[in-house]
Amino acid sequence: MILNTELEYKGNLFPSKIVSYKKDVDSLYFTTENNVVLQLTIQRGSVLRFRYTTTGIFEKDFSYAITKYANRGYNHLEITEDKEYYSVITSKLICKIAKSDMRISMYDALDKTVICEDELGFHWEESHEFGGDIVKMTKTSQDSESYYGLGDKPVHINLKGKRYENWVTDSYAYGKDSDPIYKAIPFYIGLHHKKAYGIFFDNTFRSYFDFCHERRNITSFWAQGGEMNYYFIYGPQMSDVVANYTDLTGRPHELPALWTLGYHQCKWSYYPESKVKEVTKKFRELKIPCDAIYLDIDYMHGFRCFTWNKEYFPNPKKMVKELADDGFKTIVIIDPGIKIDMNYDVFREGLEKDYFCKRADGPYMKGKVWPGECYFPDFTNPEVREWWSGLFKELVEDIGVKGVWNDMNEPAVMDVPGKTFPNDVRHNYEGNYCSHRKAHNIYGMQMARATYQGLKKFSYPKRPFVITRAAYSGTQRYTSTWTGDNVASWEHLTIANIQAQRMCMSGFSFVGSDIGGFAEQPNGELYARWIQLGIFHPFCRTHSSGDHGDQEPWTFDDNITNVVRKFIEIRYQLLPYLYTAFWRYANEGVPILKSLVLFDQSDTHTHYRNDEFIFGEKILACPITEPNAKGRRMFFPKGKWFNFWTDKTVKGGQEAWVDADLDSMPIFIKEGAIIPKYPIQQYVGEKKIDQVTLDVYYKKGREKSELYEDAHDGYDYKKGRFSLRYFNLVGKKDELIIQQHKSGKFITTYKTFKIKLHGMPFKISKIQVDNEEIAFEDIKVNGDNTIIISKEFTELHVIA
Ligand code: MIG
Repeated sequence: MILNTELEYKGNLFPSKIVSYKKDVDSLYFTTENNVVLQLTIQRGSVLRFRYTTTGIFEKDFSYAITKYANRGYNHLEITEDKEYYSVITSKLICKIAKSDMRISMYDALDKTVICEDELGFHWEESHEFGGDIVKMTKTSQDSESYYGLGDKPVHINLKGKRYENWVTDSYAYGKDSDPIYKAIPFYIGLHHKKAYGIFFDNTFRSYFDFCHERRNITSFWAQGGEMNYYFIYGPQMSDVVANYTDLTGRPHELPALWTLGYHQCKWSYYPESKVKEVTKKFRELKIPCDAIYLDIDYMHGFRCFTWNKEYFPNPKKMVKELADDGFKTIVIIDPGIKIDMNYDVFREGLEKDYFCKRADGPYMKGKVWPGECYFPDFTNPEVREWWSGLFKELVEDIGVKGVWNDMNEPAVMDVPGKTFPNDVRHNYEGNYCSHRKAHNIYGMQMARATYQGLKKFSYPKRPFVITRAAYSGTQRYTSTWTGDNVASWEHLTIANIQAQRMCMSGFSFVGSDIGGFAEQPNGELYARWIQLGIFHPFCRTHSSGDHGDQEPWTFDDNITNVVRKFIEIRYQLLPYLYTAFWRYANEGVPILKSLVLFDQSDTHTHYRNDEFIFGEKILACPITEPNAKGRRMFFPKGKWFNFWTDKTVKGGQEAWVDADLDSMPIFIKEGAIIPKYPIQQYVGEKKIDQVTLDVYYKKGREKSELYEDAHDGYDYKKGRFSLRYFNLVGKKDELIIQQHKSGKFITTYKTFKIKLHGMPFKISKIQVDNEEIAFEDIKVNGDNTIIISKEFTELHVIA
């Protein structure tokens, strides 16, 4: 054994003292004696970017995560200097940079309290094997600090006390605490002293986060290559941190078509055509609403992407059309692996055009997936993405497929260590040529992006729909996602709940789990409980591996079928409410699901709550995650909550028992809320909406609600053809006032609202609409506090 490798091991290296400082527009550059440069960019008053080089020279600045639409600009910037520190002051933050060692500390600009401080701060180790550095950061954890975020980690909502890894990984039947799994979202939120901030470490190499695991009061993050490059995002409201992170990494480029928020049915696999039809027919027969049906890998010819198995599906166009006539949108799976087969045109073309990934020394990256040995397009090359997007022409334009499901894009490779490409595979990376070490975490994202571009092009003038399994920060701009291969177990129901909440607070709201579990088979009770949770997830799809039996709403017994129908019907009634929440997410980055800590960070009781969450702005839901339950205890955040089923109210700030037999689930409505509902439809667009119900929950005091609508597909809404209604509720002892303010040019089909008043503390004796007293018979007060009035009202007074 050769002990002396003549390799100089330098261990951890640190910036030395700062010797110069310069300002260039909105960036400041601090240089140390040992050639470390910190580039500090003021992105916004509450968002600062920290970027370090150890060589005095920065690499070309490029990120797949940051959107070009990110907001920039600030109204106040002051830079001061004393003996020990430079201070950078914005309207929100004070950032101190120590002259002696470049350590950073951040303070709230208003009350000057510490938000986040470097411990060792930035340091690095030189990487002998790959060149460059292993970049590291350590920060002091503040008193009672909690941590949240990091995408799809199937762990307790509060990340404190553990170490996590970001390396996108195919994780069949992962479990609680499995790490890493399918997504890499290197963004976390710290919360202490009622103030929240976020850190987005925009580095695509394999990275790690340690929240007080290695050392009790230290939080650190590091990556195996690339730059120390992170954004510091200040709240102090956690919801603002998430909104700002989502502003940086982007929001969905367009609203989803409303049907994509309906119920989806999937299985590996529905084939042949007769089986597909049998399933869709059964939905209509049993009157269980459903909008989408999926074709998994068996629809293809030998698993070749963009082909059909003509034995199972002799006439796909005809089938897709017939399904569409019955309200079903057909969605097909597309994987990245392209079968090595000279008689297969996609393969030949990819080869001729040199679009497949190659190993360091030149051979193609060959890997086994479903079709057998495959090559893989380099989706990090813009020309390859353009080609790939073009391949969807026939599927979408000609055959009529409405959505594409990208799977195995971690990328997953069978029968090899690591289950993915080896490190030496080369990538284009938008002209910043690199190895798989750097491109791995964004490979799936770029595949989904290319797929999205294809769907967008060929679905036009309708909106595109894509689902992806792998993701990096920013993937939410292009696609929806699901949580991968979970298991039909009660524990996984809890995991699905946490993962969906965590994804939402990580900027990616269009998320759902395989309802019922992918591996193994649920019993009826578990399936029903999972549907109950699933109807509150932005993406709502049953999926299963199929080899353990059926998993359709009618697979179990009639009782279960009825429960499932009842809850899917609630989903369809709530579509305008969910669509409004989606609009807020797409416009302002407000997560569609809010963990209780995100809803009320000032109450420390919320800091460790996993189960309860807010759906949209006003609905509190809490799944039953145990068998044989007749109800459960749950925590109510501050405020007053109406039981959705009984209208009984509960005072928040405490735990309470809630009855919820199998046909029920704990659902509560915030007092003062106005919840819009559509009639039950078997699929979106089945009926012309001729009236919208507004469920109004009395509150003594004020509350605001919104209703956003548009054509539910297409792009006219971007030109102002939307209908946005703001409702202002004011409740007094003897009067309830609802004011309506409308904007947008879209004219909804319905003419009237059916207003249902809940929890009225007085008997109604008089009603005024826009200052005119209305006789009861004119507006139909139906004895049950239901009023039908014109949708154009501006002020409604309900008087005792
Ligand atoms: O190796 O396409 O997560 O949803 O049904 C399995 C077959 C490949 C994994 C996906 C799953 C899908 C399955 N796929």
